[in-house]
Amino acid sequence: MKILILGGDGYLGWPTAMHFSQRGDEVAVLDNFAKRRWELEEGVEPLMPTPPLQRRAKRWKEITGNEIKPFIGDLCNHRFVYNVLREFSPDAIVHYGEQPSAPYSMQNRTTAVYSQVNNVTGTLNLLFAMRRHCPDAHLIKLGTMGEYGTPNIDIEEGWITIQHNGREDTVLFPKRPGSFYHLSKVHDSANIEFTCRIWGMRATDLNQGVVYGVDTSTTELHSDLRTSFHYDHVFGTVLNRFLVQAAVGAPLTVYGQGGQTRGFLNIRDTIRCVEISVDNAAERGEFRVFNQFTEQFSINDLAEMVARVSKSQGLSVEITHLDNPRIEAEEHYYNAKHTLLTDLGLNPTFLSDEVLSKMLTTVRANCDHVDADVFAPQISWSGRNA
Ligand code: USQ
Repeated sequence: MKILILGGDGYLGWPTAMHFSQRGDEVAVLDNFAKRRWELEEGVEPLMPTPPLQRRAKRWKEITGNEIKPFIGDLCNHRFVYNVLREFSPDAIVHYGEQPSAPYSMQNRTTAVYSQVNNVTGTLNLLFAMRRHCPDAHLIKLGTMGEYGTPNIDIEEGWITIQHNGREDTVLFPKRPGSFYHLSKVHDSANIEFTCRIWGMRATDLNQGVVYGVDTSTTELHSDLRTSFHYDHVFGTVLNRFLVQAAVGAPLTVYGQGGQTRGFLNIRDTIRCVEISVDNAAERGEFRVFNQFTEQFSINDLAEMVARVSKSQGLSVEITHLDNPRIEAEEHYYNAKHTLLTDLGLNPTFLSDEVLSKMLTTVRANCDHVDADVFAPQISWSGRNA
């Protein structure tokens, strides 16, 4: 298949591109390096150096003989997007190409507006370009479990059937997201569903949980192929942060009471879920939603697991409860369905002590240049400095 990966320079995009390339698909990646610019703005960098995309693609070709073609440009430039789709004519497009951080979006008016304009405009440009140049292609869009928020009822996979005043309909599951970033994904979902209904596009919206993990089978092949793993308060996801904090002997930063419960998955399962979606395309006119996570944990659960595994490696780890910089429920009901991907063949990598211990070992081997100043949260949801 011809597969185009949007956001192919990023934490998830790059290993996804290598995976499809390795299995023999024709792969192109598109990126405008915005993430590298946001890193400079925020004064943060990934745990391990990530060489320029072009160098990584070159190294990949040397090692495997396979080509990953880079397209450098911005999804918000519609002419560029039209040109790429006309030239490459993909069968499937995997869309990671968005501003992915909730804290980044909550910093101020500029970053909130930027996050929504960037994400919503890029996706709209893509939809129009697909209609023009590859209307039969399958869009696999990275959404987020955070679109649903933490409702006091079970979360369905995208759609819910409701009886109301004696009548019944199936509608998109109600959304109550927790940041301007998460809201941008809600807007995307509404736009994509609309184009499936009106133009007959085919799309899979992957409502992904919080991803953790340092490497995949392809990133391990060479140090130049490693992915962009963040541990800072802006771009680092919670478990990745805890691993680096544990590795350097810093206290684990639980926000508030720590009863916040979320769906989690290993980065290797992200790639497998995307692969399953690509290989089982949605029908024309279908807006399909998968809840993409494998297990749910509270933040306290994770902190305790990391502390236990760290202890077994001879590290002493303290868990600290910080004033929560976010406005979110700290104790709540959470039961989100997630069977559709397993029904299609996902065999999850669960977060065992062994998996955690292996990740911790890798992080410890690479923690010489950790900047402990970026552990503490500095962005507050209330608009005041955290
Ligand atoms: N948290 C802590 N301590 C930390 C960092 C986070 O207690 O040091 C808590 C947060 O308060 C929150 C939870 O951990 O309750 C998750 O935070 P996170 O930063 O790991 O994840 P989040 O902001 O929700 O966003 C991440 C990705 C985003 C993706 C989302 C999936 O950055 O791109 O969409 O996970 S989900 O959370 O399911 O919406």
